[in-house]
Amino acid sequence: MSQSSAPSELHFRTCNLCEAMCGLRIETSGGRVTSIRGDEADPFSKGHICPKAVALQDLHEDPDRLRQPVRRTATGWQPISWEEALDETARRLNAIQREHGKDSLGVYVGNPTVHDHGAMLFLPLLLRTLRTKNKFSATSVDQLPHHIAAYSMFGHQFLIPIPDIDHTRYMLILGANPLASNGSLMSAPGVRGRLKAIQERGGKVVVVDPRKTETARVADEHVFIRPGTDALWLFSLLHLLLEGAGAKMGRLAEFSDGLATLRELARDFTPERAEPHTGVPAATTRRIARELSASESAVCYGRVGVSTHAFGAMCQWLINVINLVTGNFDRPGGALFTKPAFDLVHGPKAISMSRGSFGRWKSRVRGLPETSGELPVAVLGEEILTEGPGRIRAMITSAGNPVVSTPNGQQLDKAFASLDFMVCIDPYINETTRHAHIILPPSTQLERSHYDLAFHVLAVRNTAKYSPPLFEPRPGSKHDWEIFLELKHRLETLRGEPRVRGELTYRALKKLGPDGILDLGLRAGPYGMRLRPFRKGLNLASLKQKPHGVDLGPLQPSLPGRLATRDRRIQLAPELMVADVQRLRQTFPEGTGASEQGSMLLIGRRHLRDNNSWLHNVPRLVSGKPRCTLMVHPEDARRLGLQEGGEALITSRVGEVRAPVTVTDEVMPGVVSLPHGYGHGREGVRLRVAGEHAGVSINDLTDDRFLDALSGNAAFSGVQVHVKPLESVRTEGQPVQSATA
Ligand SMILES: Nc1nc2c(c(=O)[nH]1)N[C@H]1C(S)=C(S)[C@@H](COP(=O)(O)OP(=O)(O)OC[C@H]3O[C@@H](n4cnc5c(=O)[nH]c(N)nc54)[C@H](O)[C@@H]3O)O[C@H]1N2
Ligand SMILES: Nc1nc2c(c(=O)[nH]1)N[C@H]1C(S)=C(S)[C@@H](COP(=O)(O)OP(=O)(O)OC[C@H]3O[C@@H](n4cnc5c(=O)[nH]c(N)nc54)[C@H](O)[C@@H]3O)O[C@H]1N2
Ligand code: SF4
Ligand SMILES: [Mo]
Repeated sequence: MSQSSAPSELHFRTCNLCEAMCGLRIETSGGRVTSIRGDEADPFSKGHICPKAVALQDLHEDPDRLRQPVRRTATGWQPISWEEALDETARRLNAIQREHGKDSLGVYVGNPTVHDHGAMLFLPLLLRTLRTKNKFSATSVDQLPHHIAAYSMFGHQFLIPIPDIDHTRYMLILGANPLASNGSLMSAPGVRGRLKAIQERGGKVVVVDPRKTETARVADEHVFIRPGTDALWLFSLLHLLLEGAGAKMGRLAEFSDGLATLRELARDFTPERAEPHTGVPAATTRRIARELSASESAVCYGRVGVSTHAFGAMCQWLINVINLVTGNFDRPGGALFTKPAFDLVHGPKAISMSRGSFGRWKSRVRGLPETSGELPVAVLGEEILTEGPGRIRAMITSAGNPVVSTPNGQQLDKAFASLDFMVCIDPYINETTRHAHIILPPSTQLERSHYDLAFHVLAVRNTAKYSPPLFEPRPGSKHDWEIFLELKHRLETLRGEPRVRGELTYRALKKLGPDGILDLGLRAGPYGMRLRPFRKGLNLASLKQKPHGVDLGPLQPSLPGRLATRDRRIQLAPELMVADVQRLRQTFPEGTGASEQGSMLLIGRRHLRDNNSWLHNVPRLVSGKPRCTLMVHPEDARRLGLQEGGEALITSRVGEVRAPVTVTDEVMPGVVSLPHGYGHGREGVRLRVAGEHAGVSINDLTDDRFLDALSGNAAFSGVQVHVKPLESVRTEGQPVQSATA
């Protein structure tokens, strides 16, 4: 509680740390936060929050957070003014691009960008000015397969079907642990209660995961599956669903093409053929198929564990297909599209997302295809380190920590250290930004207005909410969008681009700001000016009148109208997916089973109190037992000589790390699990609290060569590793290297 005598003020806003969009009730006094609680009156989250919400205060107050731009010098970091920092950045970037070509500049954009409407709306403007083909983002270590499936089946990368968790009677979950993550591509605050409600209405929840997760524990059934084999299992499920009476697509059949191709493809994928690879008994698969098709409504949902996967795009395609052929698509209790107030799909062109693209250009070294304007981040290291024309010599990173979050992080670490110039837009000096020549720190979450442009599109209910800034930004500080706009303007001026027009655009955009664009988008949206529930329709002013947000109703059928394919039809068997099936057959040959020749399969995990790599400097979130441990099954522990609490040396093709061991039958035999986002012990990282809970980075083990060959997305599910007890390594007299040294 507040010590000050200043009167306390009450604020309502949305937490933007994860995708759940929880409503917060924040008290402040004398310019300081005194309490953060769940907002019971928020129609979407109804009071739910998780332990991370309080981090919004801690991030704001964190003494390690940069409050002004810094420059790296021989004697350390030196604070500089915004003018100097922006001028120098623009000058260096311009000079490098002029000398070595536009593509000599690389850009990496991280996850918090999609949690900030200012950044989301202004980043594309800067990218257009930069004109580099070397654009990367956290998308290709995350949900790229979902976008490719959506683009190829429904005609738009953002037409991502959302599981109707609140009305379904059968939920089949693969590779997601929403009890830890709070849901992803399924914004659903209070997932535990929503799953329980399925059970209370007589329904069933089934989790397919190589680990018996928190979600699996509350489900009715948990099925172990060998990491990386889900596409094969989904095909066997599809085989069964198309057998006999076959598909029951109902009205969906009227605007879907490709069922015959699907039938042909699925013909030989029997559950018996899949079993030796997946480890899922054929009888279990048969029963699940029967339950799925018999249920009044059902939905299959798959997330990170089957997206960051060697067959990620195929998994997401098959999940959509399964929902379609069982008639559970575009219908309550199945998978549906949202009808967002700010429509990124069907809104006015200037403020919507592009429908997507594939293969318009290729990466220089390995020739991997572009998707929706970006290249897979797994190639970033080699694009910097491999000599030759078109090599990346300068980088911009914004709201990302790719050294820790992308595969073969050690290589990228080395690559960043070799750049001619690097600028990072980030509040912290961390594993990535320590390589910057200049760091530009944005305002904090509480100093900005907020509207979830992305997550209202991906939520289990149609809602809209605007949060005004809680605090005035410190004088002279800048928002992310302002930093983008300033850099864009300076680069254009340096290039001598049309002076008058450039100046006018700059001034207009600065005046409009993200909230001005938000207002335009809301007015143009499906609840805009003309329509209910507001007499005058929804716009920024009317939304501001509703500090807890507005409920716009449950997900509703919207097809074929909402499709974005040119013929307004669903493509059940897109060519690029069909072409990839041969790779599946080759990877998992008929009549054989798993063989890793002594290696273990590594998977990741999330903990409720982590958030990728960047909340470990919050003391309240890192207290308690160390979480960066290697989970090993008791049988494997015995065989490998590992003991609870002992240290293990884990090696892969690209690196090695050591971590304390947790022996548990939560993971399936042959599988080990390490969380991601750790590894803060690197020299030069200025995160005092995180440094005391440094852990090691799983991405020093994951492999930049282990990808979904179709999408280019990194594969983190089932990385082959060798595990040994550290003691035995010592007695063998080998030198032991710590990955954090
Ligand atoms: N092995 C393995 N690796 C993974 C995953 C996995 O499951 N396993 N998950 C992947 C997934 S799903 C994701 S999304 C990625 C995340 O990958 P990244 O986005 O690269 O990493 P984050 O850890 O989210 O880092 C966020 C950065 O943004 C900064 N930041 C926070 N707020 C702001 C802000 O408002 N403005 C600016 N400019 N900066 C800000 C933080 O200080 C931090 O440096 O990691 C991926 N990596
Ligand atoms: N607390 C917390 N919340 C977060 C985040 C965080 O870091 N911490 N990150 C946020 C982000 S950026 C994202 S994208 C979302 C992700 O949200 P989720 O997709 O729910 O992510 P995870 O909790 O990592 O769940 C992935 C599951 O996949 C399983 N898995 C691994 N390999 C395989 C496989 O081959 N097959 C199958 N079937 N399963 C597999 C893992 O065991 C794990 O249980 O979470 C968001 N929310
Ligand atoms: S679940 Fe996500 S949105 Fe809700 S309080 Fe936690 S971090 Fe914030
Ligand atoms: Mo993510």
